[in-house]
Amino acid sequence: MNTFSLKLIYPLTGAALLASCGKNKPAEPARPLNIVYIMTDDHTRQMMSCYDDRHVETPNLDRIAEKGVRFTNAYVANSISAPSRACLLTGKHSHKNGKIDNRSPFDGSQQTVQQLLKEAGYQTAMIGKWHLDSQPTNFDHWEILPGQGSYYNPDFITPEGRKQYEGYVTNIITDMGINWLEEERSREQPFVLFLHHKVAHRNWMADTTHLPLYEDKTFELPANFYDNYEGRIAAQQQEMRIASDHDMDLVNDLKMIHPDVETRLSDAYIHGEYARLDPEQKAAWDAHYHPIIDAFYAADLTGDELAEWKYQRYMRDYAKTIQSLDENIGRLLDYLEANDMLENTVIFYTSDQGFYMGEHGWFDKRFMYEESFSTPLVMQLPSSFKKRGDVDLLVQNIDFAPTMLALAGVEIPEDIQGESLLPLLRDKKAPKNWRKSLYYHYYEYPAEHAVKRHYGVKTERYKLIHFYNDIDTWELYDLHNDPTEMNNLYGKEGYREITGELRQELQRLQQYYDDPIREEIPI
Ligand code: SGN
Ligand code: CA
Repeated sequence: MNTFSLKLIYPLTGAALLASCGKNKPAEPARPLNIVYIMTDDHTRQMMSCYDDRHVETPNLDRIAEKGVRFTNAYVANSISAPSRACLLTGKHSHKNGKIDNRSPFDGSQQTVQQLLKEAGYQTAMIGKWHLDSQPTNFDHWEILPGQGSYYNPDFITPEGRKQYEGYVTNIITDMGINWLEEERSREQPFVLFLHHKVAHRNWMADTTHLPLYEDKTFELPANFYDNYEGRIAAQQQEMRIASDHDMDLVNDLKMIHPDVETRLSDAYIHGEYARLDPEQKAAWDAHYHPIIDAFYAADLTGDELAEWKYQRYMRDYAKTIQSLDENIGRLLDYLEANDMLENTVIFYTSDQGFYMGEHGWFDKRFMYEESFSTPLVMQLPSSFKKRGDVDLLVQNIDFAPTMLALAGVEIPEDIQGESLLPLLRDKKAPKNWRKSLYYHYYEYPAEHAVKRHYGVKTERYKLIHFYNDIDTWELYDLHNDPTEMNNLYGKEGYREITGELRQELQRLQQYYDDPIREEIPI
């Protein structure tokens, strides 16, 4: 299809401004808005300087927020990769799109945002981490990493088959995105480009050029790094502690490879990601790590000293991968700017979920606690959008699909469960009657990291969580008084009324979203 479908109602072109751009290339013709949706893996707000300036500088990611909006209350519906991606593509909670955990199949024949956009005349492209097992559907162009993908010399799957690329994954995904924009897309149609990075997924391998960074920095230890999980039974039973050598592996996760040391995951590292390095990359890698490895084994650390050493190494490795991400985001933004595309393109930047950077002593995600339930969300907007700065309303990743449809002027099907964010972007004033609570449901148990199944409700101030399956426990938090969720108030004196209200709200949401696993509370 090379003409726009009549379904498009051209709500927000902003394209007239383009005519005056006096660059070498002709300005883009008037058309509906393009969408560039950038999503990283496991990138959390604590590691993005427009949200938190303690740990890293991310000037290019921050540029997106500066030229648009920063959402301060953006959350996911199910804090794990593949389910989160399915929520994005369908605008529905996990129980409706069927992708409840990383293992269940994703039915690509169901209604998706790329299908609806394609039917409306958009060109659709998907590049990077896909993770939905089934083959991408309704993309005009796709190049995806198999499964989690690799940091170095990664393989990609395309409709033409599998191919290996030389180099570092973040550079390659960015090159592919820019190449598609420059060489392959048709200039006759609007487009949606999904650019999904692999960083900053475990085991946090930096680009060799960034290995020296952050080595002199001592990262601030979270105040609850030594949490003892009192009053929180599911938190006591997880397996994602930095201090635990079972959970955070010295070789695979922290690269402390040694001929005499065998760990749970050392083989996975030695024959996996480490084996993928080519001789030049391996030489740079070893030159960097050997002195650190020698010093580490010579020091023979134990107890808290070892835990804090692991925390510092984890933070450094993660931060280095974010440096590469930020530089590559800068490269993409520069391309869009140099090609006069910013006035008719909306840019999303988000992650598939948040992550723990030592809070509660953890890495990984999954829990409905703030660090992993929340996700960064910033959007760069053409000047025709009036909203700038912070949006503090409660938004969720099921809102992304309807937002894209609204941006394209495509009718939002009734069965989509998310809300379009467009009213939050179009005007300076926030809309009245926006949702006051969010629903969450996590299913992947039993599984790695041993986070129990749970569902819950969050309001601006409170959070109520029910852990179920082989456990039956409730947690209640007052986020105003206890933002780091250390004090479970469930069942404590003085909280009966608010607990009752939240249980009713939880039940209302489960009925509204039609979740078959739900509370039946007599009202
Ligand atoms: C892998 C990781 C886990 C991680 C899951 C899910 N282990 O299994 O630590 O929780 O992915 O991550 S690893 O040793 O193989 O790295 S997700 O973001 O894809 O959902
Ligand atoms: Ca993830």
